[in-house]
Amino acid sequence: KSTWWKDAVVYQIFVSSFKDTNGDGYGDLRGVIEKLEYMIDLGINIVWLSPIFDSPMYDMGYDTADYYRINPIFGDMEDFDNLLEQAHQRGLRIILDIALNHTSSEHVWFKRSVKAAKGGDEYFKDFYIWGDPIVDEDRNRRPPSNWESVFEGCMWEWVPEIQKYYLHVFGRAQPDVNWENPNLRNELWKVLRFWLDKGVDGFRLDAINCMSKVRNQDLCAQRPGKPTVSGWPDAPISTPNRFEQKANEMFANGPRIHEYLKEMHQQVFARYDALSLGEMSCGITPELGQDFIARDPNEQQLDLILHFEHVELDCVDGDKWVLRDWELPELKAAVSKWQTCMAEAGGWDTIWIENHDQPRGASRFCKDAERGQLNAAKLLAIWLFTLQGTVIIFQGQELGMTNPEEFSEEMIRDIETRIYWDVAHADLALGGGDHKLEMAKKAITSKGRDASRIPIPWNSNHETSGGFTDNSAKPWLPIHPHFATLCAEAQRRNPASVWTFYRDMIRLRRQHPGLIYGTYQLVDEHHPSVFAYTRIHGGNFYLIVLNFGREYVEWEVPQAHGRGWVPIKLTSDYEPLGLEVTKLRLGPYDGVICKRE
Ligand code: GLO
Repeated sequence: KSTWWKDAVVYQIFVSSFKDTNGDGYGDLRGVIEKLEYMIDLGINIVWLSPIFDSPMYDMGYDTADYYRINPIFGDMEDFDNLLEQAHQRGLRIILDIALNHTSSEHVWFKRSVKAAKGGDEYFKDFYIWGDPIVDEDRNRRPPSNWESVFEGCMWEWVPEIQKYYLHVFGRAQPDVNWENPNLRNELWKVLRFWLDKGVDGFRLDAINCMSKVRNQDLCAQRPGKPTVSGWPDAPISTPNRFEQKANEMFANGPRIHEYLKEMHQQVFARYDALSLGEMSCGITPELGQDFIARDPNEQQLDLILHFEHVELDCVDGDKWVLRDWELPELKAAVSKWQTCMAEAGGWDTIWIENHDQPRGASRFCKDAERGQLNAAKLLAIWLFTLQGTVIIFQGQELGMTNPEEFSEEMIRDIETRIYWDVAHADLALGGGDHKLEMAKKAITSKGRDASRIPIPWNSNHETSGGFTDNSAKPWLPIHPHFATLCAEAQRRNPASVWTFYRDMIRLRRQHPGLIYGTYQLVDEHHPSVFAYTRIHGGNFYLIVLNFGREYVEWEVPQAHGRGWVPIKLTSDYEPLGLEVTKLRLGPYDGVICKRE
C-alpha cells in the first residue's frame, strides 16, 4: 500500500464557515470549489472536509442522519461530484470526516431500532446500545451504569415508550451504534465503500477508539470498575457525591477495539489506495497509540492517528474547561515522546495544533502573544513544518486567526459550550457565586469550540460578511473583529504576512526532505523558553530553535551539535541569512531553522 500521505500537507475545512455561495449564511461545497485554487497556491495536497452528510446539525454534522446523502445546507451530490472531480484535476485529494461511533437520533436506523424493541424489524434491534434499568427494592430505577457522557450528564438516556435506555458517549441526540453487532459493522463498511467507490481518498474517522465498550466480564487491573446486574460495570468513583462518573476507561480503547479496526482495514481500506486517519480524543497514550498503527499487513488498522496530549496541557485532569498554567518543558516532553514513539513503532506521526474542536494556536501556545502576534503565528508555522509527520492545518490558521477577545453569549452556537454555559448558570442559581460564572466566561473565550469556527474572512469589502457570504446575508457566526487585516486578500498581497509565511514554509519543507523524514531529537530539554531540536536525514543536518517566550533570549548552540550552522529561514528578517551561527539572539516568538552539511 502506498503512503502518499506521509509528505502531504492536509488542510481541514469546516464547511459551514469556509465560503458561502448561496447567501444563506452557511458555507457550502460550491464555496469549497471556488477556493480550490487558493489551496493550490498555498501548497496543500489533501483537503479534509468536516462532515458533509445529511444531519440535523445538533453537533454541526457530527450527528449523521443519512450517510448516503449530502447535507442540503452544503449542496447536493452533484456539487460533491463536481468538487471531487475538480480537486482531482488539480492533484488535490479529498478525505471525508465521518462519525461512525454514533449517528443522529434522527437516523432511520435509530428510529427502526426503537420500533424493533416493540416487536418486528429484528435486523435493527441491536443496531444501538440498549440497556435495561436497574430497579431497587423501592422500585426506583437507575441507568445501567454510572458513566458520564462527554457533553451532557448521564451517558444513558431513557426512552419511556420502550422502557429502555440507550447509550451516548457524546450528546443525547447522538446515540452510539452497537459495533458488537456484525450487521451494523457491515452497514458501516458499505457506507465507507460507497464513498471510496466514488473516488474519495480516505477518511478522518471521528472518535475511532470509542467503539468497544467495557462489559462486566472485561473488568481487569487496567479497567477497574464494579460489575452491576445490567451487565455494564460502574466506573470507579472519581467525583464523590454524584451519580455520573468519568468513564474513559469504560468506552475508550475497549477490549474489542483492535479486532474491529482490523476488520475495517480488511473489509475496506485494504481494497483501496485510501488514507485512514483515526481521531482519538479520548484517553490515548503513545504506548496505546503504537498498537493502532502496526505496519504488519495482518495486523494493520489505521494509517495515522490524531492524539491530543499537547493540546491538553492546559487542562486539569483532562477537563477542557478547568484551565491550568503549563511550562514549556512539559510541551517539549509531550511532543518528543510522540515523535519518538510513533517512529519506533514504524508508524508516522500527525502534526497539528488547531481544528474545529480546539481554540486558535497563537493565543494558546505563545502566552501573552499580543506583543508579537505576527511572529507567534510564524513561529508556530516553523514548529509544525519542521516536525516529523503529516502536517494538518485548520482553515484560517494560515491567516494567523486568533480567538475572539471578548466573551459574548450570542457567540455560543456549539452544543458542548451551550451545555457547559447552561450548567454554569444553573450552578449560579444554586448559589455558585459570580466568581464561577466569570471563570466560565474565561474558559469559554479561551477554550470554547466556536472560537475557531468563526467564518473565514476572504476580503475587507463588507463589515458583516468579510467576503464569507453575500453582503446582505448574516453569517451563522459573526465574523472576526479584525477581519480587515486578517483577510486572505490583504495577506496574499503582503510578503510579510502570515499567509505568505505559511506558503513559504510549505515550499521549504518540500525542498528539504530532511525536514519531513529526518530523525527527531530534542536539544536542551529543560530550557524554560527555547524549544530546540535537530532533524537528521542522510548527510543533512537541521537545527530548529524556537523562542516560545515573550523576552529576548540568547541561546548557544551546544558544542555536541557541532559547528557550521547556517540559518535558512527566520520568523523575522532583521538579521541577514547566510552567516554561520554559534550563539543565537532571538526576539519574542522568534524562530530559526539552521542547516549544516
Ligand atoms: C471530536 C469531534 C467533535 C465531535 C465529537 C462527536 O471528538 O471532532 O467535533 O463533536 O467527536 O462526534
